[in-house]
Amino acid sequence: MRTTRLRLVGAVAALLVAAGIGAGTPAQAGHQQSTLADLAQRHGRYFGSATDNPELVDGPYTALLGSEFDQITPGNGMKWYATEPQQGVFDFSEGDEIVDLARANRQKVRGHTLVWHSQLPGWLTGREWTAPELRAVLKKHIQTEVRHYRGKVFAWDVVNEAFNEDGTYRESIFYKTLGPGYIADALRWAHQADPRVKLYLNDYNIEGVGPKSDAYYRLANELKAAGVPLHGIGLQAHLALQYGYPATLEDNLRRFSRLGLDTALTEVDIRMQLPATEEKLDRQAEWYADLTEACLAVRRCVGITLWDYTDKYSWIPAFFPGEGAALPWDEELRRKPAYFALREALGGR
Ligand code: 9MR
Repeated sequence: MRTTRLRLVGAVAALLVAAGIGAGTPAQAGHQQSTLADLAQRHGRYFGSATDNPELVDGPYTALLGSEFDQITPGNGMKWYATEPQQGVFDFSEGDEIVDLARANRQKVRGHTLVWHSQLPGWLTGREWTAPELRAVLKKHIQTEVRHYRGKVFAWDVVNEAFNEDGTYRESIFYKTLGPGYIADALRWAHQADPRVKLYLNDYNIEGVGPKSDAYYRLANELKAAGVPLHGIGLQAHLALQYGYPATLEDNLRRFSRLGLDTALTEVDIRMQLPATEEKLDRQAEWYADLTEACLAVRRCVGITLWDYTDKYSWIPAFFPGEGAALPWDEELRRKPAYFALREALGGR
């Protein structure tokens, strides 16, 4: 059913492209089509994209970023290496640039990310820390950054990627030095610094029910029971056609909702082995529609963020050689079948 429907949408889109209509330009003269954000808002959701500072000099790119989406996430600019490049010396220029852009385009910002094992500054990873030393460093980093962005971001990925695939804790510098309690501490410190911002734990490969998402479910349960300020779980949703669609996504979103938590799809992309074929692009389009429908079906799934919106700026080719074509717009900013599938899943025509 879906396949047929999407094939049709894809075929119509292809015809429009062939006729020079509908693709390649953000808005058609004389015909203002509703954006993905407009469509998502009708469901009380946001529809966003990550972006990164070096991309902001690209005019056609920023035009679409500013018009099609109502939420943005800095891909790198708020990470520890960028924001505290020397101990106690803070630099919020990159994150501020993203926040200013969002304000100009009336978009909300997800803060990403306060505590992560990756992209840490050398001063932090290059030496040994005692537990009291690292606690103080962590608290200061979190509170300085959260205070800086108070009222400017609506949510924070407080701890990113805390678990291994089998549901055991990742042996990050924080876990090894401070034990699992660093997560509750990070949430409490962030909450002190901005009592209104929504605090998330965020990870990949937790879209379906499985050992890793179970670990989050258990931890979230414990944190809620202990009165720790946790408001949401971010499911990154870096999917790959060759690994299959996470069929239990909706059930998984629902079980976190029942714990009283928001959920969000925070870093969506759907990669494939290149070359991209029509068949793969159609399957990708179905997956984009399916994950959107899953989010819309669960009341507390608050929004969807693409991990950038165009293949031009996707992280995939650099990290997975031979793979790519993961986003709804291609490298020339032309809309792909996935874009039309998203529109349809959001109730647009
Ligand atoms: O998009 C980010 C890319 O520009 C960086 O090079 C990369 C470094 O690991 O991080 C990317 O974003 C990651 C995000 O912060 C956390 N989840 C996985 C994302 C893709 O690696």
